[in-house]
Amino acid sequence: MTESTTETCLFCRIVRGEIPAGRLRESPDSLAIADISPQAPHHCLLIPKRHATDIGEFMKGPRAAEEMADLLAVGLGLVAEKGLSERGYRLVVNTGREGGQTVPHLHIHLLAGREMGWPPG
Ligand code: D5M
Repeated sequence: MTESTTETCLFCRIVRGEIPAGRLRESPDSLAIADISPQAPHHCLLIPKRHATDIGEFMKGPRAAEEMADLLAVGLGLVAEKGLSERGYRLVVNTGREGGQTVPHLHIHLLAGREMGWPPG
């Protein structure tokens, strides 16, 4: 799915402001929100505004590299704002069923504020 937006997608609806969310940072291409079910003291979602089901679909877009760089820049802006780089943080992209993805709109988890285990569950 590579449409720029969808009527029913949860994250498209958050991007459009139809569903409330803790909006933390925004650019023309990207939105960062607080995760509704935080798995760490800091848990944000970096969401591209263009709808794509997962990273594979997203990267087929004509501006994908630019959009991905912007998404990461929004995330790094939060890292700087919250002072997370000294202790460290984790970026995660769950993809597909076995990858643990539950919302079919690409998003990057930004987790920080506690010791992380490896491998992830
Ligand atoms: O991650 C999907 C994530 O999306 C999961 O951590 C919960 C979060 N989520 C679900 N609904 C909302 C709303 N309404 N606001 C904020 N965060 C939300 P995945 O990698 O797909 O499992």
